[in-house]
Amino acid sequence: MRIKHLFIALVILAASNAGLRAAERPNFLLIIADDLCWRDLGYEGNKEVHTPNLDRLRKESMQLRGMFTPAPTCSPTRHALYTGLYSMRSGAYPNHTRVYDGTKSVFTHLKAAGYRVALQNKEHVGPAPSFPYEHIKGADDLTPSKEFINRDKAQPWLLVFASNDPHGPWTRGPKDLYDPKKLTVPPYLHDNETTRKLLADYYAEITKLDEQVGGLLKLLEETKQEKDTLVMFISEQGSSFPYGGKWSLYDNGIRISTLVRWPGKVKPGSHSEALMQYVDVTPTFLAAAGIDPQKVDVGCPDVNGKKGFDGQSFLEVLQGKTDKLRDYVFAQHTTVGINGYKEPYPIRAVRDTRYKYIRNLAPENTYSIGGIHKGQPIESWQADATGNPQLTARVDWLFHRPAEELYDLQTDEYEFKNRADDPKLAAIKQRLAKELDGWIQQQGDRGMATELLAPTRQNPNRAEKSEPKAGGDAKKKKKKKAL
Ligand SMILES: [Ca+2]
Repeated sequence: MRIKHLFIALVILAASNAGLRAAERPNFLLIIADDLCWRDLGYEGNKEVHTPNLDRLRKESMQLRGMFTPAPTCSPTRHALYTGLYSMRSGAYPNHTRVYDGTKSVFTHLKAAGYRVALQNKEHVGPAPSFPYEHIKGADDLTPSKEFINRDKAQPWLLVFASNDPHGPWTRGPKDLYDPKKLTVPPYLHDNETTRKLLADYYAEITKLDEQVGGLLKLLEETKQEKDTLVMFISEQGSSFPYGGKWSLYDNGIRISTLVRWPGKVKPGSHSEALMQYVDVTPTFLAAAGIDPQKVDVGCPDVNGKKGFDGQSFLEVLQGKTDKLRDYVFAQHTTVGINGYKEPYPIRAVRDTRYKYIRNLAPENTYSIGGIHKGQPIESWQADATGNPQLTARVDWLFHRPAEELYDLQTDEYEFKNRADDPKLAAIKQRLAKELDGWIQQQGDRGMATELLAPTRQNPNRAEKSEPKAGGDAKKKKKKKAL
């Protein structure tokens, strides 16, 4: 009994430290897709992909239309999301990476505040001491997830549900829903039979993800925790089609479809245009739990010795008090260490509400990796490009880009027209370049030197913290891990 009383006293102490009583602190359910381009959802305007559960969640949520990831591959994306730190500062910038020892994560912070914390399915983060979650294996069986959220009604929880869908190879989901011949091919993809077949397979996996979301929402209903739970859905980062966004800093890659449902706190059916990033999610969760994110030691100093988050809370955006958070969002891409890469091709970018400035640090090199530059559909595009100068140029852009790119997203949402040399936009380019330089300095980013150190930031055993895809055979699992 004494131990029980001591435990209760500690919980009360933790809750009062947090500024909110235990009963007032929300649970968090963070649902993460895998390689899903933000456009490829019913509620985002895609009329052909079936996402009934996500469409319903959108009606019950605030849609955050200005969310961006600071990295377009799985592992650095997740580290930024969980730590509130940008990739260079935390050391987690290539794929299959890890943060510097001592870095803390949302799991560390919420656990210290009395939460129980779990991550289901795809991990892809390290080292383990920085991410002290219970790991629930697999994404298709929600029995252990139900046990976790139902374990102790008096203790708030964080569950990160990290799906493997729709990460390639696209083997899962109801393929009979999609007839390749009848699909509308988005303007940034080349329309041919191979693209259509793959698009149908990809859409089927998006529907598989949607079924998982439906199951999770039903769990909250069944356990009567809907009202006490902040649900956040994110599309993770772009798809693995050429120009689907992954491995690039175009909006298909870094812009994120984001929903937040929090009954009684967030207005259903609302939206915000505020610019924000994955690094802002952890500070927001802490603020929602009554913890001041500005007083948190993140365990990893920046070049100026600052130990606070790179991110900031957008709780007031969720509450409808403001529609503004940041003036700029930033992103980096590291090629070294990606499966099948040939030459370093580091990329940096900054974006405001209208314009994006991209720097390719080694434009003299050829950008070539396994994912978008080999196999299908790119080989079918290359075959079709013979005698087609427009398609030839489009394919070549995947491999060779100039040192600078500048896009006006308002008139050119697919980033087809590089205006870096347009004198009318010279002042805008200069302003964005200055902001990018500031971010690079704050992050201790040394460009090519940092790119070449990428192998020192990768997990020696890459498979260690990643999850094999459910339902795939051995060959497919091997292919998936390689991506
Ligand atoms: Ca991914």
